[in-house]
Amino acid sequence: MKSNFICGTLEGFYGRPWRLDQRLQLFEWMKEWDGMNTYMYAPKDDLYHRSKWRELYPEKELSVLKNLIQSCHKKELDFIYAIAPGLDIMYSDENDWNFLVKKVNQLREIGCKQFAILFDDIPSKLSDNDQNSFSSFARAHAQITNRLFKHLSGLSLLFCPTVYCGQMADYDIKGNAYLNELGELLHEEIGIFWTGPKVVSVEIKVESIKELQQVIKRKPIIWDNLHANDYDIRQIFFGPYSGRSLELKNEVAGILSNPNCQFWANYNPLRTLGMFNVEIDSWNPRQAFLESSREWIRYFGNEELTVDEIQLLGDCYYTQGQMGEHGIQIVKSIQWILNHPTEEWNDYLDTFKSFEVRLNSLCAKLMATTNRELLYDFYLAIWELREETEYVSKWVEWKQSGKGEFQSPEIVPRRKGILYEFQDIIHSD
Ligand code: GDL
Repeated sequence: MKSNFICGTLEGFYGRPWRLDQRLQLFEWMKEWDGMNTYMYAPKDDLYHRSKWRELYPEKELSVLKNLIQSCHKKELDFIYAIAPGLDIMYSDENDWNFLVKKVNQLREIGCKQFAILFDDIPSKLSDNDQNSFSSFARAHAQITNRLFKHLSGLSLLFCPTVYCGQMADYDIKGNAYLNELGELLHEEIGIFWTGPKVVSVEIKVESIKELQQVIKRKPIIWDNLHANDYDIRQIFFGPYSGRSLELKNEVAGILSNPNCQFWANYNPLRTLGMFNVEIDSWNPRQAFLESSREWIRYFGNEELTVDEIQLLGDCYYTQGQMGEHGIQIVKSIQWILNHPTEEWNDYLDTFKSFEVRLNSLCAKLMATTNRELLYDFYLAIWELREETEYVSKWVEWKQSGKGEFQSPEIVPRRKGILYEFQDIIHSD
């Protein structure tokens, strides 16, 4: 029996969309794992999803989408196509309504049975024309969404509001006029997305969701940005699904994870979401991470890699603002070394040295992996980590030698340019 609880992957980030072969790999995984049942197609930079939402897919792109939908269904997963017309739609314009209908019909013709309409990250003011037709932004959203729901006659529709987290409601959900109106006006069967207290929510508390339910008059669907990294190219997240209790599942209608742009980084984040969904008794993210990492190693394309090395990698890039056990130890040891005389380094030096050895071994093995796509996905992260580690290592050597002035290795002088200038100015105080 298929569960009603929506759980799966949402390709909803900014940047290069995944390729067909990557999405097919994702479907393989999701079919194999417990707890995952849905894929939502919403890549911000698919032209026809957002910027050119009015245009129909050209033949070539359409046949790729058709293949995608069929492959998804073959794995018994639900496929949701999302359209994001909010950048420039005129809500009161019949022509725009007709464009929307034609686009949705095109997707129906290639087998899509579930839809979403997204109004995130758009100008939150109605045009002059629309202001004559609608007394509020919420009314415009509710009207067009309800109309689309009716047009879809029986197919499911999800909706992403413009205010989609606590922060955007100034942490006053009850007092937010837009959300209250939507709760009243939006057809009760239309699901509403919510990202938690923030756009990227490290924690989502059950109480905050209960409060939201009162306002939107239904259980929200979590659009989960915990492992999203499109807002900072130096970040990548290999850590487990965390910061949410099992009780949360009773209060939401589903959870869709919008993860790293780098496809191959998403094994642990998605695998552990599936584990979270099927877990009944107690949720231990660390345990899930260790278990998932043991499976992940299969995809690295180098048999010499060890589970320890993979877990070390994961620990360095865990989740937003958090490191795993090893990452925490290493940062602590570097902090100690930099702030204490050499005689007091003791175990901290050993921790650092052993990290350096393991990191170098990990990097060498990754460079030799046959899964080149995985390597390229991780390149920036491992390269920078290795460079910074080398920098500390040179400093340690210099300090221990007790000689003259520190000659910094090349890496730091090389990092120049407009962003570094900006950062210097902005963060100088
Ligand atoms: C967002 C965007 C999402 C993006 C994420 C992380 C939603 C509803 N929209 O605000 O496309 O990937 O932040 O940067 O989350």
